[in-house]
Amino acid sequence: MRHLVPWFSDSPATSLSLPRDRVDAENGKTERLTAGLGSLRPADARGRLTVEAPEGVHVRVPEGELTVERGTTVEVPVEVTVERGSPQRSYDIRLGFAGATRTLTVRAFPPTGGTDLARSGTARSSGDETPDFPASAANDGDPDTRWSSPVDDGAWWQVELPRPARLGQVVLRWQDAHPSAYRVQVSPDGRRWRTAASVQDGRGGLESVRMDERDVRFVRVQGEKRATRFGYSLWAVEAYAVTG
Ligand SMILES: [Ca+2]
Repeated sequence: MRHLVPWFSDSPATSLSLPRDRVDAENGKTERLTAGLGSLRPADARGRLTVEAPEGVHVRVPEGELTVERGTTVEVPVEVTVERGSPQRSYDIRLGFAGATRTLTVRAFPPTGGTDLARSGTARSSGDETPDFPASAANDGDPDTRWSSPVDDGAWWQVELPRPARLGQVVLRWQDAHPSAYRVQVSPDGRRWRTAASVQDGRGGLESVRMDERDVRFVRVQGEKRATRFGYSLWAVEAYAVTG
């Protein structure tokens, strides 16, 4: 007779979930996430939320033993800070709870600030849906005006900055019509483009895209895939320089 094992022995006893596997963090600033701890077996799960973080990265989680009642999920805060002065690269953080593990990748970027550079730039687009929604409506400082593209996955919006900048952050305020995938591209001259950031899980609304790109005169939001049956529409695009 073969050795019998309980039915649950090959399934995990606990679950550990994160809202996303990657997070962008400005050096010195704390990013806050919520982790979900679950008990998958007909018993309470108990344990500490453990953290393995590389040098230069601080992670704060609740201390002490946590109890998750059977069949339930408990949400706990996770605070991640990449120290000022730590190299700007990706860091893997390993979280564990009672046998379940997850890896959170944190990408560190330099601090940004100052005035919105796009505001004083000149906007263009691959095309406007109608003259009522011109490219300039996305950098006019008016929250009630917007640029809107024709129905085209590859539509783009761009701004020529008044002078070259070391670009650290682009903030996008999407109307309902937004992409699920897009790239932020930069160029010193409007001809030679490079991809500064690629977003493959665009959710619309307010999106902040981090980068560290030198000698940027042109910034382009290049659509790849529409999330709706409409084109793309932006209330505002803001661009901020690296400050530290
Ligand atoms: Ca506007």
